[in-house]
Amino acid sequence: GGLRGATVIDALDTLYIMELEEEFQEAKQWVEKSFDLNVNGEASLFEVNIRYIGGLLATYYLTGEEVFKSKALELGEKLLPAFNTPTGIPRGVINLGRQGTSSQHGMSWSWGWASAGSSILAEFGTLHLEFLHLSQLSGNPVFAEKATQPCLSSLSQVMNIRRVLSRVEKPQGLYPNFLSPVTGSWVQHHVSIGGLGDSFYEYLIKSWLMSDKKDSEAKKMYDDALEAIEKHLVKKSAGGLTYIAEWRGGILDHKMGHLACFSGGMIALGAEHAAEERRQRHMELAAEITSTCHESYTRSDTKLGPEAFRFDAGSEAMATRLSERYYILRPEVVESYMYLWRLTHDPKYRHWGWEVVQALEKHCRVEAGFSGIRDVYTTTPSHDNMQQSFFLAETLKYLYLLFCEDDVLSLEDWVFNTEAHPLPINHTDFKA
Ligand code: DMJ
Repeated sequence: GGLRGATVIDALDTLYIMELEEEFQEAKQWVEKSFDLNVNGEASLFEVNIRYIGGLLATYYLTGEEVFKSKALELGEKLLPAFNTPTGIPRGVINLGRQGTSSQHGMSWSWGWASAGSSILAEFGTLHLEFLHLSQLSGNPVFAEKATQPCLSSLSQVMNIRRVLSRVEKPQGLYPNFLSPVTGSWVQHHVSIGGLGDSFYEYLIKSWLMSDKKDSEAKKMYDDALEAIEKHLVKKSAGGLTYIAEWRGGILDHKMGHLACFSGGMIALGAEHAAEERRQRHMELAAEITSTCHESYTRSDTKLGPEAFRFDAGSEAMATRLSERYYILRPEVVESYMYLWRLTHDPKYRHWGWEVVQALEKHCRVEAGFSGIRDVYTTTPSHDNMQQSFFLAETLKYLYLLFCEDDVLSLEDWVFNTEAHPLPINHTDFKA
C-alpha cells in the first residue's frame, strides 16, 4: 500500500553517475509524470527518507534540476506528522494519503512487530543527514529556532531526537534498539550494530563529516558509542577472526548479520579523522572486520555471503541456521571494500570486489536483471525473484566506485547516506 517507484528513484543517481543518459532521462520522466506522493497506505518513515528523499536530494545536487528538489521537499513535509508524539521521537509508519481524501491522512503508528509500540533506533536515528538538507533547501532561515513548534521544522525534529538520545541513560554506554516514543525510555535491552541499530551509528559520524567537522556533539556521541562497542561487543573468534557480537540484556549473541558488515567502512571513515592514538587502532579494527566479512563470502560455495553468520558451536563466519543462508543482493560488504580501498589503496579490496562481481554474474543474474538467492551454500541456487532497490542504489554504485578514480564522488566533498545517495559536505555555513 505504500509509495511506488522505489527502484526508479533509488537508481536515479547511480544512472547519472554511470552516465547512462537514456535510462536516466526515462527515470526522470517517470518522476515528473507518474510519481504519486499521496498514496493512501502504509509507508515506512525510514525507508521513505533513505530511499526516496535521499535519492531525490542526491540527484538534485548532482544535476541541479529543480524537479528532484521539489519532490524531496514535498515528501519531507508529508513525513512531519510522524513526529507528533509526546517525546518528538517519530513513529515508524505513516499514512501519506492526501488531506481530505483519506481519513488516515498524516496518521502514524508503530510497527506491529516492534516491542510494545516502540520506535527503532536505526529508523528514527537515520534521518539527520537528509533532514538537515531539507531544512537548508527549504530556504527558511527560522527552521533552527522553531523548536517549540515541532511540526514546522525538519531540523528541529532531528535535533530533538539527538537531545532525547543524549539524555537517556545508556546501559554500559550502549544504545538499545527499541525506544518508547511516549516515555522516551528504552523498551528492551537488545543492542546491535547490525539490523535495528546500524545506521544510527553511521549517521553520527557522517553528520559530523557533513558539517565539515563542526558538529562536535555528533562526533562525541559517535566516539563514545564506538568506545562502548569496542569494550563490550568486539570479540575475536578461536580462529582469529574479529567480529562484533550482539548484546541481549548483558548476554552476548556471537552472531554478525550481513547488515553489520557496513561497520568496517564506517570505522575506517571515522578513523581517518580520529586523534592519533585511536587512528591506527580503529583502522586495524576496520580492516579486521572487513576481512571477517570477506571470510563469510569465501567460505560459501557461491562466494556470496549469508544473511547472518555465527561464531559458536565450532562455527566461524558461516550461517548455522537454514533461515540465515540467503543473500538478497545486499551492499554492506562491498560498501566496506569501497571505503577501505579509498582510504588505504590496498589492492586486495579491489580483488575482493571483483570476486563479488563474478559471483553476482554467475549466481544472481537472471533474464530480467538480478535476483537474490535462497542459499549461498549451494551452487545450484534457487532465486527469490526479487531485485531489491538497494541493489541499484548501493551494491552496484559501491562496486562502480571501487574501480573509479578517487575523485569520482570524492570522500572530501560528499557523504553517502545509508542508501549510498551522495550528499554534499557543507564546506561553508553549518548551523545546528
Ligand atoms: C539498505 O536499505 C540500507 O543500507 C539500510 O541502512 C540497511 N539495509 C539496506 C541494504 O541492505
